[in-house]
Amino acid sequence: MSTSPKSNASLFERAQRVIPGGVNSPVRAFRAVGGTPRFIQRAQGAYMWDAEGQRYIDYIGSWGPMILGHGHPAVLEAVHKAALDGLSFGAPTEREVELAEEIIRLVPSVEQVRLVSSGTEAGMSALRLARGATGRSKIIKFEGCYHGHADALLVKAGSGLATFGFPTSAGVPAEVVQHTLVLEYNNLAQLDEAFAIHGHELACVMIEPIAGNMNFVRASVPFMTRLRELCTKHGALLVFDEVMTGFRVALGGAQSVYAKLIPGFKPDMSVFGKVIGGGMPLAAFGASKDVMSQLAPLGPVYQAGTLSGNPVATACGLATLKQITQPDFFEALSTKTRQLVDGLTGAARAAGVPLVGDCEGGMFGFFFADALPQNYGVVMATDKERFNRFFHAMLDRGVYLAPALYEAGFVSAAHSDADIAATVAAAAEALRA
Ligand code: HOZ
Repeated sequence: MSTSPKSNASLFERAQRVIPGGVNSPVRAFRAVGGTPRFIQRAQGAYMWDAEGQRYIDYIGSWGPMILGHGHPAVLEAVHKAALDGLSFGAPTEREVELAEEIIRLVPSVEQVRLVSSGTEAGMSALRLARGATGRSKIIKFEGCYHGHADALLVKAGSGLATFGFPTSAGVPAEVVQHTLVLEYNNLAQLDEAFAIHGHELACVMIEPIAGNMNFVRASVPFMTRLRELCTKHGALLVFDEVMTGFRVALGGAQSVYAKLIPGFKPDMSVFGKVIGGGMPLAAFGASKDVMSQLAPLGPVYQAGTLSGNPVATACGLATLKQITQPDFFEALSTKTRQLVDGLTGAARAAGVPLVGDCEGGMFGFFFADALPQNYGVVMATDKERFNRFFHAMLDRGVYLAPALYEAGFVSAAHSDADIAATVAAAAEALRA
């Protein structure tokens, strides 16, 4: 690797002097897979270029938001125009109303929505609202699900916490998480038992319906069906964390996928991020009018933010949603993503390597295992060393996958058939090696 002042290595060294671990979000440090993080200089379409000028086919897409690929002209134009009108007002704008209307139009379970700046903020606010609206304190979350880094939710979480082997963060007092019950994902018996004991005290159950922070694990249909029944029966709110899956696995998010499989299904509250901001800091949480009216200034649950509904971020989000609502957008994206997953599993089969994969819309995952894991424990037991070797072999071949096996991958509309074919060819080579 070059040691010029602009090499990835020299930038990383410089970064580590002034930023803890050299990064502003832990998984980016490459600690799980080893090696030097790539410092990205620019991106366009399906590609990113690092400080050394190396090009990569990008399957992270900023961890989900870049569903159109990088630098989509219509999005850039909207951002540019909005920026010229003002970066932030701290006062309401028509654009945030438009974005709220669009979210509500696309997600039938949401009657009102509040815009915030990050997925963490949205998850944290949804939790407070669920507690305020029900007057209850206890919550259920699932092992391996990550709902941002609010204290009460940072228990046995996935993503960076799984990566570094500290599923529960230091600095979170036991008293703060005493009301957080953590159950195994897809475990019906545990769910029944927890509700039998605590049902009357539960404010909500928060779940990633397709968990993208322990790679890619779907909640089974019987599990989701039972979860819905139990929440309704006991008056607990079912909160879908769709920060990853919202506007990504389908236009209506994962809830629209489950609604096709479970008649009448809908969650009580939804949390969004990533795609709705199109690459700018924007997230949201929404529910029925009845629940949302508990929020200040209408109700007693406080929540606020200087940059909430930021005019440039909302312009970016709206321009992104405009593209993904074009006819056949998701059909084409799903086909491409399926092509990638089938290509990877096919290449592994040919190389005699056990590898399984799954996808929905533009989100995918793969495991070095014989069968798709159903919960965090099984994900943890998949072949991490093999994943790490594969990650580097792909990076060397110009394919940028998430630098930890606990993260989902993302395909964008900008990925061409040739990009997918090149990725599969690189994988075939890497797997043989
Ligand atoms: N929590 C994100 C992945 N699940 C990582 C965000 C980032 O590093 O940008």
